[in-house]
Amino acid sequence: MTTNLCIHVSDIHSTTETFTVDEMVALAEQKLNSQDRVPEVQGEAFDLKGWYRSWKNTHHVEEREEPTHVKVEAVDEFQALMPWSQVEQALFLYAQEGQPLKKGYPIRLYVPDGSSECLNVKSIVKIWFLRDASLGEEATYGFKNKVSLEELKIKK
Ligand SMILES: Nc1nc2c(c(=O)[nH]1)N[C@H]1C(S)=C(S)[C@@H](COP(=O)(O)O)O[C@H]1N2
Ligand SMILES: [Mo]
Repeated sequence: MTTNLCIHVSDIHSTTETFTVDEMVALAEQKLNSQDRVPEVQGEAFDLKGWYRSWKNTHHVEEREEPTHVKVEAVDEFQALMPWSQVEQALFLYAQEGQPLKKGYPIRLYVPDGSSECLNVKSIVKIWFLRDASLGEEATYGFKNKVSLEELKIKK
């Protein structure tokens, strides 16, 4: 079964916009072979930061400050939050052997310079470009709304 999933992208300086995979790829100025950055993964990809800049340009956003973080969420509600400094080499894989991803559809993130392989989020449907330095310099990941026991204790 194939469902056509869309990807919601938001930035405080632009509107939230919905893209199909093809629309996202069309905005990417530079396509990469994922193997160039992730040797064990073969496929077609585009650079995260480059894509962000192209998207921002389509909205004539004058904001010169780059985001502080990027956050992604998958169909299974797995999320990852990464500081901008950790996504220098990050790419979105969107096709393998010319076909939509069999694993990770619609797009999959790879963070070769990230602190954990767990940041390689599959099946991304939401992306947020954030500006909040208080989110810190540590990447985090896990399932949405999964509150730890420690947090529960604090809230009580
Ligand atoms: N959507 C989604 N992506 C995910 C995960 C997940 O549970 N859901 N797990 C992460 C973790 S913890 C790891 S280690 C890798 C595993 O990638 P693999 O399935 O290619 O081995 O995927 C990451 N991406
Ligand atoms: Mo993991």
